[in-house]
Amino acid sequence: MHESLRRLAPVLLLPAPAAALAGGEGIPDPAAGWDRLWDEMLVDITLIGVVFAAVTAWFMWRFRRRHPDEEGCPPRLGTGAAVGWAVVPAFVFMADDFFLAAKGWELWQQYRTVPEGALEVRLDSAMWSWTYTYPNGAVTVNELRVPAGRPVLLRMTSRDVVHSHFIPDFRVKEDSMPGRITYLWFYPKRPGEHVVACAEYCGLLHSRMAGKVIVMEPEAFAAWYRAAGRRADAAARDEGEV
Ligand SMILES: [Cu+2]
Repeated sequence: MHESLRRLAPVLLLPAPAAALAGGEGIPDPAAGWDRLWDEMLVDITLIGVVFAAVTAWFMWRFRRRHPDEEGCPPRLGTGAAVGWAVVPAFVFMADDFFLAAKGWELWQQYRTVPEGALEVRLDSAMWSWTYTYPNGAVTVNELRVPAGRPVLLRMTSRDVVHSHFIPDFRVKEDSMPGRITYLWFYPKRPGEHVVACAEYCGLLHSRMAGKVIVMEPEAFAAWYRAAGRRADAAARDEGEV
């Protein structure tokens, strides 16, 4: 399907291409869904805006004053026409609202449903750092390393105040709070680097609370993961001996 048609597909109610709905192995990709819904909303409000502006402009021209001393004489509408002019535009707005709300609800379910086999990483936020702890005990600070092609689940809490772990490229953001455990998941598909920011004002150096997600080739990640796990074991042993 041509790119412009693909972007309009949701508006035209064409079935979305499978690749846009799901990632590899049928895993949904909320980031793609987020972009699609955003595009759809922009197109919808633009179309509605243009249609309503055109009707308004036509009325202004059609019922313009023709002489400087002309007095207004509004046309009398029948009951049916009066009700129609109120109900039809309201129906158009509400139908689109409900449609977008239903799409949003569907997308929200994807955001809240973690796919099987996700790499689970614990995240502790604090003023002003992100600490990631992997299942094998490896720990990183302000740097989340993940393999490409596998969903990642972050279970998070905070050591002090409320922070919000925001990865704009993956369209995910979740508050981390003391005394509570929250989560988010995302689906990195290709190797690369992505910015992490704190999206909740958390004190003087809030703006410096930045980190990054490093998406690695699966083999490179596996090697790093084993080495980091060994370092964590060694550090734990050293601590035990002290
Ligand atoms: Cu913060």
